Amino acid sequence: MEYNEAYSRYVGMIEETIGTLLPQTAVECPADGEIPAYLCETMRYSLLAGGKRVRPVLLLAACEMLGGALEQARVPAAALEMIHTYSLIHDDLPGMDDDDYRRGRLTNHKVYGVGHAILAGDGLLNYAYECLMKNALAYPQNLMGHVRAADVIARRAGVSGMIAGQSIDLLSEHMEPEAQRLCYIHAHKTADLLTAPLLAAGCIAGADGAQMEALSRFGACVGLAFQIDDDLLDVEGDAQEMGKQTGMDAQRGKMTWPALFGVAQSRARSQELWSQAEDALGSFGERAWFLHAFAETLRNRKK
Ligand code: GRG
Repeated sequence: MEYNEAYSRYVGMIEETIGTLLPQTAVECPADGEIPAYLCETMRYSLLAGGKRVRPVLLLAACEMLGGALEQARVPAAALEMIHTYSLIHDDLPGMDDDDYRRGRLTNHKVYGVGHAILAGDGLLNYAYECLMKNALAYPQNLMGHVRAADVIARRAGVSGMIAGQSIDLLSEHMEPEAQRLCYIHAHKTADLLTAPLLAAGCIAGADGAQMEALSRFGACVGLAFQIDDDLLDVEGDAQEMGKQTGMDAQRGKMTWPALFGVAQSRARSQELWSQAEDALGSFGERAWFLHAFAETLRNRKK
């Protein structure tokens, strides 16, 4: 199968699953177990705003590469995109980055107000775990695999993962850039949520220890390279193409790779990490063809 065809197939599965899990509801104060219409609209606004779907594609592709059941991985993939989207909504709030644009449209709080944007993020986060648990119970023959996947996602997205990275990032604004601190921020704020889908896929597909180790190395390299590229795009990228403002990191006094090492060294480090990511897939041989091609696409991304 061609790369584009495989990518479209994964994205199609993700969009369909999201649409099934979170259809627009119509009732303002619905019966128990349903989402009120306005809350649902605020959640869907950001979730369906056209993100690249990097994390759920990683989950589906890794699961398929390992011979796991794609059908079992659809909901975990959609749940990860919900967690990622919540983090973007909260990151854009006035108390954090105070951004006006995301994914090519006004940020959630610009449309619905801060209170409802907080709830949209909270809603997506909680609903993600609700969906993960329900999905685990739907596959009793692989219950342990799904519980382990949910555990990985919770830890990588949680208080020693993405939220930890975001906390240190916030504390580090206007501080003198420092390598160890910056590596911690990148590893947790960004790389953890890019490693989570790979390891979750491994859990669902019953990967062995060596495979989990390889996936973890691939995720860490992709995550760090992805964040350095993100820092570079903020310096050099095109705001129109990216669908959000650029030049904001310097304005906010953010600790970034270019701020510490300069643009040229940052580019070199990113290239080195992308090569290491490719190497990490070596033990999967031909079966990793899609992950290789996907990494190449991410390496060349302009948004
Ligand atoms: C608020 C707990 C909390 C965490 C926020 C996601 C995040 C952590 C901050 C957003 C700012 C940022 C630079 C994060 C690093 C990860 C990153 C590059 C996110 C953007 O991911 P993409 O490029 O976005 O996959 P799309 O919109 O394509 O999904």
